[in-house]
Amino acid sequence: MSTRLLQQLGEIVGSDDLVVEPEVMASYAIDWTGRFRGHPRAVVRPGDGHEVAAVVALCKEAGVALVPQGGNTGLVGGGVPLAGEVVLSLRRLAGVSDVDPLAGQLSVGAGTTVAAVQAAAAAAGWAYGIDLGSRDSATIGGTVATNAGGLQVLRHGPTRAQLVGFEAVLGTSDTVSHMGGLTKDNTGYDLGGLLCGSEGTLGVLTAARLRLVPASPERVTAILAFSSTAAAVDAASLLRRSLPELQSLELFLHSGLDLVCRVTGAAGPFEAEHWAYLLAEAAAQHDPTPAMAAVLDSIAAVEDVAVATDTAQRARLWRYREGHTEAINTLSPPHKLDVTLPAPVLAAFIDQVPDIVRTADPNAVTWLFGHVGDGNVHVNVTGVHPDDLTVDDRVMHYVAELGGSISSEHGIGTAKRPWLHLNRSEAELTAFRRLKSALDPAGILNPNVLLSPRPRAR
Ligand code: 2HG
Ligand code: ZN
Repeated sequence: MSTRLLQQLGEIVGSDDLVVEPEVMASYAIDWTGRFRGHPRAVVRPGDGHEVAAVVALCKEAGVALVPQGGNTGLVGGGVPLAGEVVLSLRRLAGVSDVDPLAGQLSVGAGTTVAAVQAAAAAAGWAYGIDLGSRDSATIGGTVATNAGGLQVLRHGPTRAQLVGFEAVLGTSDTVSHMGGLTKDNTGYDLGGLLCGSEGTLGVLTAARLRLVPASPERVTAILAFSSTAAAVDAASLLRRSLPELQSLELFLHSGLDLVCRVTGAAGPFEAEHWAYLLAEAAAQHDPTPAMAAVLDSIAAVEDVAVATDTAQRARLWRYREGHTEAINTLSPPHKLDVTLPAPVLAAFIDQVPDIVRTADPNAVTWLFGHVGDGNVHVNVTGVHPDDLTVDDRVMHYVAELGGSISSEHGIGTAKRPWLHLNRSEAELTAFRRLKSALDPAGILNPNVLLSPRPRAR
């Protein structure tokens, strides 16, 4: 990149927010798992939407590729500069404004964390419908770009369902703003809905208007133990249809629980060992414990139960589930295969995928957990070289053969690019490419993500 271009970027964002020193750029260059490592030419940190537009315009003229980045909590290599791109960090665009307690809405800058949105929503007497383990670091820009899901999708839907307005700089460098927040607004294409999940390939989100949901302060959390995956999956279905207060429904297996306990030093929830566990949380404005207890009584297959209603005990139960990601990362940079299966084949998939993985690579170890209420399984594989795609290829084909999605809530990023065609027809991919060239004609926005020309794995 020319010195002149660097100088111009510095003039736009201020010299303090143009970073070129390798040691300062390091945290922007590697993903959280340590699997994806890049070498950015520079990191630019604009302070508002005008600066974002000026950076995009300059890079478009110069043909310099940009990787938009929020909290850098992505798990598919979609937010790190793997091909020497310039990182466009949106973290300075943080802040909540225009809180409307009447409508139950607020506006946020793209760099605002999910936790900050949750706190602002609570202060207004509402709640934000998205919650995820990375809440303290993940930003709204990143969660919109990936249409992030998380722990409450079965109740409130994914991020796209929360988005009632947006502001973005397209790859053309035009700013589009539609922040009115009207719930009913059928005035043409849903550009916000399109940008949501586009992984920074069509535009850079600078702000969002979010709908809020009613607060449900009364909560009960339970971990249920089962002797088989099928029994846990059946119970999950019963909980979904019998307990309208259900807010989260998570699954993990004994191997994962054991790892979390070993890494954190915590004792497990039960004395005996079981095969599979469900974490179910009900939340309402009135105590949901009696309703939860009635449903649990009707599930004959439950072998053991731990129930918590106070905040500290509930947090203790959640740590068994939320601790999986960090515990697995202590082993080796994992391959993260975030997939959704149709309900009828979900249990069989969970039981069979470790054998599929082992057949592909005898050294690979499989860890399984996820949002069973949405059919979403996080297949984590350790003991495999970051660049060896043999296991990924087998699992992706297996998922597609079963009619599943190769990416549920983490996105395609760079990690899943070789298999996008398994889920999307040639006609859909052609439409995707046309949208890309219309909104990002110079191809500078995250060019190595989602729709890359990279050859297929097989
Ligand atoms: C979760 O559900 C996140 O905890 C991370 O989506 C999943 O670590 C993972 O694979
Ligand atoms: Zn998840």
